[in-house]
Amino acid sequence: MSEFFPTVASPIPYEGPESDNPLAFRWYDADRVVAGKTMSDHLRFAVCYWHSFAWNGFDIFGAGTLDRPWVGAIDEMAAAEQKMEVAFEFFEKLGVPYFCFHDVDIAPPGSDVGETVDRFRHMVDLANGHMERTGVELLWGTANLFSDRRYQAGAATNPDPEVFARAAAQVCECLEAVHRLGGHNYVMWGGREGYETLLNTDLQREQVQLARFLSLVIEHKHAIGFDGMILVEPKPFEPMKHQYDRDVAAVTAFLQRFDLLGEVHVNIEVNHATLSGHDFQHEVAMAVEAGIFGSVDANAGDDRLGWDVDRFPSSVEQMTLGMYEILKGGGFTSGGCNFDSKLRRQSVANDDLFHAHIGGMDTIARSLLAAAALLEEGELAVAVQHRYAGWETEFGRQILTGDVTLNSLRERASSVLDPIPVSGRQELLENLVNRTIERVR
Ligand code: XUL
Ligand code: CO
Repeated sequence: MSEFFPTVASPIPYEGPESDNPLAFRWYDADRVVAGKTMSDHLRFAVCYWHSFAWNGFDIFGAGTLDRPWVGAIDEMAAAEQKMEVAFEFFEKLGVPYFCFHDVDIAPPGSDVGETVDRFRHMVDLANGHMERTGVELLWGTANLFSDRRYQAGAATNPDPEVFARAAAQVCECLEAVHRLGGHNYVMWGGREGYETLLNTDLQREQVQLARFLSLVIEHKHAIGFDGMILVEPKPFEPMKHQYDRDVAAVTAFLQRFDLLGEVHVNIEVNHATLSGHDFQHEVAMAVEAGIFGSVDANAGDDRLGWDVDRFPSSVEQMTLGMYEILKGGGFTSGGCNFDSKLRRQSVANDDLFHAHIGGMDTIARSLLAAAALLEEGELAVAVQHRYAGWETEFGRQILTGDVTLNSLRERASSVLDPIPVSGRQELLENLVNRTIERVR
């Protein structure tokens, strides 16, 4: 097949911060060692199939704008094969080590379960060939349990157990495919696992169903010997009004309640974090603290738009703060940074997909440098340590080890001087972060 991106040389080179070549990396230098690992090993970048290749720019107001000739083509399987060739041409030219897909992104569903499975297995075979040829690996795969109308009321949380079984069949097939392709993780985004109104919903029953579904997936993962992580992706709403996995704290409580901690981790998406009213940094820190951090869907919201716009990340400050928590927690293991990000509808030029990913990768690579410097220089850690120094004294320890009563604390409080308020130093620390971002090279 002729090239789909003929104007882009392969692969995108690293030229450094002084370069003004728009088709070069200024910060992402794959083999550069930072804090003991190459940038490529730290960041584990992945391109997502759905926004980049399965979406042609359609929105609820109008039809597609992007040149994706395989979308809506009559010969669906020929179109799927062409789409896959183009996708791998893109991965190779960008020089990205991983990709991610939903089952339906790579293979169009057939007219019954049997045909759907045949189509999917055929496309998985082709993906396997492309992966061997190019060396591009699968960061994670997932089954789409939200687009088909049968999932209108959820998959695992559906009021009809036959729908639960259809979803189970889909995940079973997809998990095995991910395993066969050497995928590093398996993601479960609970798109429609929530509810619109309590007038027709038994939320206790739905949560039990969701936990049961997760347990079945974990059982199957062990049965087939898949050693990647099972990842849940929190999101507060959209498509549902209330989602059971609204944020990392809700997922932690859910996993604890159903005894699934240790088996399930989270895939944190930046735009989902901000939609839930949190910072990306907060969601990462909460996950690290709970021991459930897994992977990141890198993107960004838009301050003026309150929905999941999935912009490519461009804020070095936002990503530095998140990377700082990731590094502090020991970095990615099987996870990575997947660009669950999409072009603007007007970005119709053939090379726009490159500019979008180059910008995202540079933003995160620069953030990695700043986060690594903050960690290595340790000023933030020292500031936090000083702030809690009182808790390291004998008296502080005594409180926590239970050697006190409310009454003994009252006695102490009335016998010692009033504690003097101490500055939280927030502006000073924010300036430190900004200076570090400006300084790193
Ligand atoms: C939807 C979303 C999904 C998941 C995978 O908001 O983020 O694309 O990442 O199903
Ligand atoms: Co996502």
